[in-house]
Amino acid sequence: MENGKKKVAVIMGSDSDLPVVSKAINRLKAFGIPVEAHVMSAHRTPAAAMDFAWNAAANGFGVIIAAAGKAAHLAGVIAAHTILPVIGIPVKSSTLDGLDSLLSTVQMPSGIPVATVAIDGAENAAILAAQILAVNDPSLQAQLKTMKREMEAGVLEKDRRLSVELNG
Ligand code: RP5
Repeated sequence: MENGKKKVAVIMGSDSDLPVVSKAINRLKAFGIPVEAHVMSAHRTPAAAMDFAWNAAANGFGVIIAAAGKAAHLAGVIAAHTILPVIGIPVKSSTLDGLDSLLSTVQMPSGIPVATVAIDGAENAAILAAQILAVNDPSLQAQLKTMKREMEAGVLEKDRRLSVELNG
């Protein structure tokens, strides 16, 4: 924990996932959330992944984001070994355009939930992690409200510009 703030763990199955996962890391850092990133694999380093998950709560983490591609069991394996909320990012890293990763991540059996975002949905994973931590963090709540207001203003501005261009 940094300054009493819970950390978010961002675990990726391979360093080849980093181009996708870095969007989550950057977004979390922009919120001022302490982040720790690791490469761990449900298949190649199963003991390390299990060990990390067992100890994550005691080590000051509040949420775990797990990104993996292909037969993407990482988020599920981590969720099996912790009661922290686990967010899965299915990575589009295969010849199947990420559908394999999506189904492997989202189709969890009852009792072991993984909150699965879209294929390569790293930004939403970070925002969801921030929303989970914000339940007990008023300053994070304020940042999330500001983000939504800015998003709304951005869309309204696009509509205004497009209307001028297309509707005269
Ligand atoms: C998964 O297999 C990883 O998460 C990655 O998306 C995919 C390919 O891994 P590499 O062969 O590039 O290491 O476990």
